[in-house]
Amino acid sequence: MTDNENRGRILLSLTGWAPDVWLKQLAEAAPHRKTVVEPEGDSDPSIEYAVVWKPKPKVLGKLPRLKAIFSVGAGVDHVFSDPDLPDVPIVRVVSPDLTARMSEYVVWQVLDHHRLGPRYRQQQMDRIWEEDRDQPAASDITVGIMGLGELGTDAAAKLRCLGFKVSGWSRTAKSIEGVTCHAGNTGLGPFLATADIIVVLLPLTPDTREILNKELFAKMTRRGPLGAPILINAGRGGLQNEADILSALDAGQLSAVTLDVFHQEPLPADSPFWSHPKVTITPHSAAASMPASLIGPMVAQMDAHDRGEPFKNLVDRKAGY
Ligand code: NDP
Ligand code: OXD
Repeated sequence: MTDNENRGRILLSLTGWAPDVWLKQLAEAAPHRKTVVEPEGDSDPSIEYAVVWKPKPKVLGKLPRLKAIFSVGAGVDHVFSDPDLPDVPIVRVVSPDLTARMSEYVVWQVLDHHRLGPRYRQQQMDRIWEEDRDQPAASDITVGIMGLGELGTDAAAKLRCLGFKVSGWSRTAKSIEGVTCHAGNTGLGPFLATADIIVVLLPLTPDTREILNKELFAKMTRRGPLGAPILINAGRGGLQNEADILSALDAGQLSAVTLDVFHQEPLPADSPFWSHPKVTITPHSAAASMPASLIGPMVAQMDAHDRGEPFKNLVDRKAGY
């Protein structure tokens, strides 16, 4: 028996993502472990770790020696949707690479709206030369971030460097230098009353499902320098009520939206979002999980756990993220 066969195996279970590059990285980072894409038989005792994105339902529950599930995404709603999820630790991605990518996306989209990107692209298509002389300064704009976790906190810092006023909303109270922090149900109203651009970096949990709905839009300010606020959702599609977003755009409660995530992905060809003039769409690509930066730390955690060390970046099952 080789050393590979002596160590607990890894199950790689990905839906919608090609496994090859992940398998290559796993082979390089974990030459002492074998990685398989399917368990053997109905109950496979050789698998000790699972690396997953939208794992096939009911598979993880049939691994009697599973020690932990590693999500290759920062969000773990895709893991919790398994009806037979075994009661083992779930480790999520916290990575400087992923965080930097998300902050790039947030800064890009905030600046694009702030500097009238959608309008100028339309003007170019229509061959119209029309300057905007009322461009507000970044310091006139409050960017409100829903979700002040790993991603929201970094995005807040980068937006502050550009001169924006930044506020944030989280489940538990926070204190972040230069950021006006609000928390919980009581903090939501004051947060919404002052944010001109709202960036959503929340996890999808039972508490946040469809939180972006008409009641929330009604509480947003419409008196800021941009008029009605702009919404940027890079969290999860399940956070938004899509019919309410369309109604709010048409009623002028929202002036524009950028959506990276949708209830149904890929977004169906007949979705009204595709052709709506106030909607910018990106295909769930705000911050891609890159195997080259994620697999090494995952395998290091597996080895550390086998030496008796605790996991880092554990998901709180009760909170759902
Ligand atoms: P974290 O767990 O680090 O942060 C989550 C934040 O949301 C925390 O501040 C948390 O509050 C807050 N939160 C959770 N529940 C509530 C609630 N009910 N009310 C108010 N605030 C709440 O997650 P990350 O920052 O790492 O990631 C955030 C999400 O971004 C992921 O869950 C994923 O869905 C999404 N994502 C999307 C990507 C894309 O490409 N589109 C890529 C990567 C991530 P508290 O601080 O009090 O715990
Ligand atoms: C993530 C994602 O959660 O890619 O990391 O959506």
